[in-house]
Amino acid sequence: MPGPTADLFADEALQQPAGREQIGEESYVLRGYALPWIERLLPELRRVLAQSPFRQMVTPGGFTMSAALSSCGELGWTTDARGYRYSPFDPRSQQPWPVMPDTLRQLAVAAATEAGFGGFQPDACLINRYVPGAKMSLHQDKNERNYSAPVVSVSLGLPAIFLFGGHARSDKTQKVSLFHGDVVVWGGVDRLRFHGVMPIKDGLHSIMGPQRINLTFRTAG
Ligand code: MD3
Ligand code: FE
Repeated sequence: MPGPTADLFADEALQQPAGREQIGEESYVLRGYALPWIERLLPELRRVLAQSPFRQMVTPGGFTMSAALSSCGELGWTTDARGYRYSPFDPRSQQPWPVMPDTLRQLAVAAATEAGFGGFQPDACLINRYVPGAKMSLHQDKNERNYSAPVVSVSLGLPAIFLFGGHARSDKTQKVSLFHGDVVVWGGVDRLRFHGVMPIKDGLHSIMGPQRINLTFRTAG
């Protein structure tokens, strides 16, 4: 790659180790990190969703969330009129959540390690499904018992604009575009920062179709 293009890429390479963009003091985007895992990951995801399908939940304030949710692992996240919480049971079936499949867990642990968080032991994987127009308003993730563990997120399908705020709701947000196969790791001082997702734009992803699916791995218990 001759000429000024090559220099541009060289400069970028000096600022960031290969494919690792720092977006916060202890937060990193690993571009395309999940791509080599996708073929093994999708059949596992399908099995999980056959057992615990996506459903739209209602917040304690009475609003139906535009993103549909499911979970796998020892704990899953639910919300209803009584509040937000983690539970070992899927409220829809009243059975335990599906087991967290090996490939999903291994991907999350490998990404956490890549971002400097060795020894990650996720016990919950939340699965969010966004159709075009769906969004997630600015919020903090405060239902986990263990804030010292990072959160690992895997983006699949349609692109999203992720909003990354500060420790107060009114703090300025930065926008981070997330694409199919991108993995983000948030930890340490960034763990309680406000964040959200802008409404997903219309589109059709070649593998995932007209949707974005986001997996977030946490240590909740
Ligand atoms: C940043 N999900 O499920 S990635 C959520 O894309 C959630 O579906 C979004 O926010 C999504 O709670 C954003 C996940 C994420 C999770 C926890 C975080 C980002 C975070 C905690 C601190 C900072
Ligand atoms: Fe969140």
